[in-house]
Amino acid sequence: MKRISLLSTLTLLVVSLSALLSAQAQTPAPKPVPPKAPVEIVIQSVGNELKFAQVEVTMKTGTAVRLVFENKATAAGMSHNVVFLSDEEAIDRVGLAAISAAENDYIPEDDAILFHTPLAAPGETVEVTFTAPGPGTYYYTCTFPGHYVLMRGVLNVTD
Ligand SMILES: [Cu+2]
Repeated sequence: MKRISLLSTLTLLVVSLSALLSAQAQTPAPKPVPPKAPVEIVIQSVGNELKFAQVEVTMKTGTAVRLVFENKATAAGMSHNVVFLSDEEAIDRVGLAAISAAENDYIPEDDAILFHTPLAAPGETVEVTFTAPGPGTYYYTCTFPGHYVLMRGVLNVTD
C-alpha cells in the first residue's frame, strides 16, 4: 500500500516536471534589443580655404556619434583634421603645441582634447566615433600647423 502511494507520487512529480519544462520551452525568448546605430554628423572643409563648412553642430548628451570629416581641398598640403576640445581657451594652446607634434599627426598631448579624427589629406574622408559628452559647449579646430587660427567650430551638447 505504502509502495503504491510512493510510486504514484513519483509519477505525479515526473508528470508535473515535464509539463513545467514543456511550458518553459514554449515561452518565446525575449527579442534582443538591437544596439542603436550611431548618429552620423558630417563636417566638411570649404574648398582650399581654411574654413569648416559647418561651424556649429548640436547633439544630445550620451548619443553614439559617427563624425565624418570630408576634406574638400584639392591643393597639395591642405591637410585637415577635426579636434574637439573641452574649452575655448584650449584652441590657441593646442593649436600652437600641435606645430611640434608632427610625429603624432599634429595631435599634441593635452587634457583638453576630447576626441579627434585622423588627419585627412586633400580629397580624403576620415571619421571618428564617440559618445557625446555631458551637456555644455565644446569647441573644435583643425590642428594642422597654423589652421587653428581660422578653422574653428562650436559643438553644443544638449540634455
Ligand atoms: Cu586644417
